[in-house]
Amino acid sequence: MRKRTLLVAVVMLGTVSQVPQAAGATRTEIAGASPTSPALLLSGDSVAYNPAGDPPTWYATAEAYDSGTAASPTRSVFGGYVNHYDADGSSQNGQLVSTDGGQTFSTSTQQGFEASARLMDGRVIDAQFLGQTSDSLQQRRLVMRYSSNDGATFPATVTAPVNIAPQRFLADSANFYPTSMIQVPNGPLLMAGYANLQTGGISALLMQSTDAGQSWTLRNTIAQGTSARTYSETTIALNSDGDLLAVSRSSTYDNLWIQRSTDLGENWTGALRAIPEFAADSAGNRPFGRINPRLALLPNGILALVAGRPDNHIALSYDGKGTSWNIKKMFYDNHSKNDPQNLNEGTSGNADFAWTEANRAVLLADSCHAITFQGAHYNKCTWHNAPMSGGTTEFQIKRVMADILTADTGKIDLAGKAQLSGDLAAVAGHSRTGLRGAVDGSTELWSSAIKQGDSGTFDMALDRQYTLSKVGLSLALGGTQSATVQTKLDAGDAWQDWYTVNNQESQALRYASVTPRKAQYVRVVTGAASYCPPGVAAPCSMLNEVELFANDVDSFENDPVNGIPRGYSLDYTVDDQGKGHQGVWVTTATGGSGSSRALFIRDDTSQHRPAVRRVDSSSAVKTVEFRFRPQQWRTAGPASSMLFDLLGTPVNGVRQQAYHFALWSDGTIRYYSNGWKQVGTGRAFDPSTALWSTIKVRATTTQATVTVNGVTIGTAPRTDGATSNLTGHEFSASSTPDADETFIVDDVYTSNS
Ligand SMILES: [Ca+2]
Ligand SMILES: [Ca+2]
Ligand SMILES: [Ca+2]
Repeated sequence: MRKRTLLVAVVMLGTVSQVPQAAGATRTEIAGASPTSPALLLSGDSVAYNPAGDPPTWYATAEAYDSGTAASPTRSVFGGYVNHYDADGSSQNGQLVSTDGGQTFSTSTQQGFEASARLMDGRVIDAQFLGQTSDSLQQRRLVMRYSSNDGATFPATVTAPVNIAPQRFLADSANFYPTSMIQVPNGPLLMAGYANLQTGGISALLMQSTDAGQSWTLRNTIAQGTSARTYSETTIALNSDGDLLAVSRSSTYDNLWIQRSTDLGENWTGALRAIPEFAADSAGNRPFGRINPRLALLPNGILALVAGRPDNHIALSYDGKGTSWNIKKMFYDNHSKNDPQNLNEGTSGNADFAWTEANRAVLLADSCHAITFQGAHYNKCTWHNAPMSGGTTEFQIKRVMADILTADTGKIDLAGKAQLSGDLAAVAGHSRTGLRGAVDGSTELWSSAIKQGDSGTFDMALDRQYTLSKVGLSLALGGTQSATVQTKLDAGDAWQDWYTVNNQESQALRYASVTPRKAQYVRVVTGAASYCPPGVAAPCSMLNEVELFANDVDSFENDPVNGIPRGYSLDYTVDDQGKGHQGVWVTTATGGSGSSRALFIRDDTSQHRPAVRRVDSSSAVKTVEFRFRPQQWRTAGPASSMLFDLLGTPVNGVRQQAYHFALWSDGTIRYYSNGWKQVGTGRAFDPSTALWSTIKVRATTTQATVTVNGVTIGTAPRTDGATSNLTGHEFSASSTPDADETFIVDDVYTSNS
């Protein structure tokens, strides 16, 4: 009965979020996520791989490694899947590779891999499950593969002894299952895995290597099995404080189990414990997956955990510590609609993920588990003919993009907007090192700017003046390092200290909100690191990654791709045919804006006018400046234009258009005051769809002055005839009944002066 009740609830929820039928066009306003809090936003799922002939394809893996050069950085995602039926032998994993940040995947002739790490020498190591042999009840030999091209191929192998003494395998036939590996900078190579032991049965083990994986000994037992509960698949990661976390699957499916260590696993802090946020609710529903946990610390310092069964979930610890989990969401479901909590239907829940940018990750999951039951093969999506919630009964690998965002918008795309100089440089043999390694969005060790033989300086000349309000620094990895951030407004000014951090330990970016200061030039004075990576002459200094945030320019760089920019709200129309229209979103197709995100406004329907707005503080003076590129003007019907408003003080709760402007397809700027009238005379901007223009409006309560590309065009009176304060701005397409126009907006500057 409980399950039946749940089903009804699910169906009702679906109905509410769907569109009303034949009820006439309705418009609602949808707010983006808060700009001042961290956020997790998920895309819909799409197919990463759908093999012809529907062979078994399940157990998604995802690893990613930086590649390319500092000047032209890339990061390949190596997806993988198992292509035999579970519990019926084994096979080499198939591989899927993405070179576009997880958007799309193609098959490769290489094999998928799961437990891998970037070594201190820059190679990538992968621990193989297949091919292992037994030396004794305490030692297995596992094949370690080595890649010198960032995980693309692994031509070199070593057969490495893996010795679990004082533990003992249950039998010579007991395997060691490697599930997770990390290289601790200035520390051991660590590998988590599990095995069936003489004591306690299946248990999770932490192995260590000090010779780059050529031999392994037991560092500590992570979770010793008991007659009540055993522990298998285990993930390890360093958290934002450098503590080692280990999360394990248990045989009882009751929760995921976590261990924490402040000495890289030699000792555990307290007992093995269940994760409170993931406990089943009072109705017995499992709010988070129970198998195959995966951990990773993103460059922006947020710790993510993925696990599954039933379905596939992601949780985030915003402070990167993993002591509390702030948010958890299901990212892909394909369960029996008749029995949503049934673990034996649909997706296997073996999911994985890899970060693709400092604030983004790709998540992979399988659609259907391929299993062996009483000697026969089954697809868990079809074996009971249950309707599946995810709408497919084929074996597929699905992908979802996750925007994993720190607090605050206003992130500056330093890779696109800063000219770099200074004496931090490249290290021979590591192609991602160099000045640009500090702004590549990656916190991999060898994706850094490095000074050998001294402390250093790293200078950024920004594209404009910003009111800087926040800085993120990742300094030396594997040690401590101090740094001072200095700024100046004009090139000829003297540097002034803005922010200093002493002896910072870095695992990822650490952010500080600093007293806002207007600047165009920023210098990071990097101190001597307490540890220099192999091949780097001591004393050394490192800028692994730097981020800057402004509180007066929003370039949409810390916003969800294809989502609503944070701090804005937009109009959403459901048309007479029941179809929803949004028409405004954050895009990575920035049309040459010089940064990685911009605001996209596309009108492709006669039943909606895309509009997006932001409400700011009330002020008698407001300046709004933005960069604008028409991507497509409407060529037939009424003239095409992008509309731009300054909002007045609401009257009886109704938003007021204090100033109503149009950027016309003929290159004029017009204002509305009892009809459209031109600002100034002649063409204000070049309307070519290949060009960007910078539009600036400075308004008082009674008059606005319009400037284009630094040239004042003219003034406009208020549209509403009122004299109230100004409260925000809005961008929109020109018309509800007309369509066929597309605009890109970026770098929105606002000020109350
Ligand atoms: Ca970097
Ligand atoms: Ca941008
Ligand atoms: Ca329209």
